[in-house]
Amino acid sequence: MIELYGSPTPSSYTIAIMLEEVGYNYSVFPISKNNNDQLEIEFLNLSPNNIYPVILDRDGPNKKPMAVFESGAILMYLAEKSGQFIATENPLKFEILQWLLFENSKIGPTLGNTKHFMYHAPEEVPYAVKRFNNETKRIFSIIEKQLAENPFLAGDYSIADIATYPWLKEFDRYGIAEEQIPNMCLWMEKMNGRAAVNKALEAVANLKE
Ligand SMILES: N[C@@H](CCC(=O)N[C@@H](CS)C(=O)NCC(=O)O)C(=O)O
Repeated sequence: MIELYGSPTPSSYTIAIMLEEVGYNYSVFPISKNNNDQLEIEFLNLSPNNIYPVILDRDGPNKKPMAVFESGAILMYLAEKSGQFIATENPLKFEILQWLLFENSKIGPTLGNTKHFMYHAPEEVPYAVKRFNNETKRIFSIIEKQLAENPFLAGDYSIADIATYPWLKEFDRYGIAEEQIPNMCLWMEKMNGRAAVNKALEAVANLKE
């Protein structure tokens, strides 16, 4: 049994999608930022940076429980444990990992900041809005180009797509129109059609933020 601690945010969706795809039994536990749950000592023991998602695998290596934080590390852990959605051989393995790390190091942090400065910041900061919006547009154009040349981000459907989809499916929140991203829309249709994706979105959507 795997425990997933999260909230209805893109990185938590990502992990629920992977858990559904590999067919593991899992339970979802809400972490509410409004209640400062992420600062509870039990949670900090699992996630020292007090961020979610985090998983606790009750049946980890050597039959001992193992907690993993950082969505990219969690995806790699689950891919290795299940032997799915990652390649074992190079160059494909590192093609997948580079797009996964591009999501973790660039897409998530940039789009998170764009949303923050556009919708949640307590004061208007035009420079930050402009800077993060420009970077967001650039990210969308990079992914659009990759998907114009490939059906998925790297090889077949993989942890790179699973990590990236929950962020990009909110494209309209960033002022991006469908006409600007035709290939990304075809890719999203494929993702939207997967049973695991829909089940995961449902499992996480009802958690309180
Ligand atoms: N790099 C992290 C980012 C996760 C992240 O930003 N989590 C946010 C919610 S989407 C969070 O835990 N925020 C809690 C806080 O800032 O206190 C990952 O991919 O797991």
